[in-house]
Amino acid sequence: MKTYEGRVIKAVASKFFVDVEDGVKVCFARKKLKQDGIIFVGDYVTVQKDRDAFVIDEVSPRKNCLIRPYVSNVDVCFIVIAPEPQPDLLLVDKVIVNCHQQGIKPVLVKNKCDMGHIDASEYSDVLDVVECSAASGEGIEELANMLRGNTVCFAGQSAVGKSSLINALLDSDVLEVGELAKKIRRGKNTTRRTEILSVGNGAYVVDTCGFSMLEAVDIPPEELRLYFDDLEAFRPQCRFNMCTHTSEPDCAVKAHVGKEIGEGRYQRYLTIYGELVERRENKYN
Ligand SMILES: Nc1nc2c(ncn2[C@@H]2O[C@H](COP(=O)(O)OP(=O)(O)O)[C@@H](O)[C@H]2O)c(=O)[nH]1
Ligand SMILES: [Mg+2]
Ligand SMILES: [Zn+2]
Repeated sequence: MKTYEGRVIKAVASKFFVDVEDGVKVCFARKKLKQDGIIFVGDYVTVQKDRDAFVIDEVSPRKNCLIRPYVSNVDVCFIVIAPEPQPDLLLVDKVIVNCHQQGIKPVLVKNKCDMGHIDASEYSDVLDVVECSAASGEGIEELANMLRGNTVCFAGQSAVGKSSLINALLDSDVLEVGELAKKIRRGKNTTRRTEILSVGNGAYVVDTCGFSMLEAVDIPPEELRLYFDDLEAFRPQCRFNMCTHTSEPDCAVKAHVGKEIGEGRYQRYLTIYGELVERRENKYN
């Protein structure tokens, strides 16, 4: 019996497409795995060839897992913004928090630079920022270099150019772009398959990042500060060691807002903090 190590790249019904050393094999899951219920796209698995059938025998422990769609072992998240539609920076900040929670490296991707420049100086101490254009090709090589050996998901509002960027990276048109495509798809009553696309150099991309990355984080409000690196840098200077930078006296973070800390970043921190407080109150009332 031959054994392979591979990665699940696509799931359709009860079939799993596993990328192994000599190509992609269509596999079924062993009964014992089916009982646990779960093999996710992105999982690293052991496959056995059993006569003519390929069977997934074991799933390696996951580094992380996104939901809706379920995709595991994501390394990097490209958070895409563009001059048009107008950036939703609250969404950006929520995704950054979710990334930190899941052990995913966030990268801010300013797409459509052919249309104009977005000021993202607030983020210079928070994460890597790349300027690019799926249309002109500018910055695509830099993105490709960041992909190397990584599994990358794309987060961002509709129409910022996520599918266009993936197509540019793949140098093809595998993904549907724009409004028309969306309408056609809606009409088809879709059975959504989940898939990660191999872009070479051991890199994979996921078209969407999943619902879990866009939703408000589920953490106690007091812990939110830990996920805002730019604020956290000043916390040792706050009077209280556990300062949440909201209403405490002698808060060094507040003293630096508008200077090293962007006014907008701080306001969005307060907004997310408020949402987390509200969520907790709803939970226990
Ligand atoms: N000018 C310009 N338009 C772009 C660029 N990238 C994408 N678009 C356009 O923006 C629209 C939405 O792109 P799409 O990839 O479908 O966005 P998604 O919803 O985030 O996947 C389409 O009309 C694209 O042609 C870019 O770099 N520059
Ligand atoms: Mg798209
Ligand atoms: Zn403080």
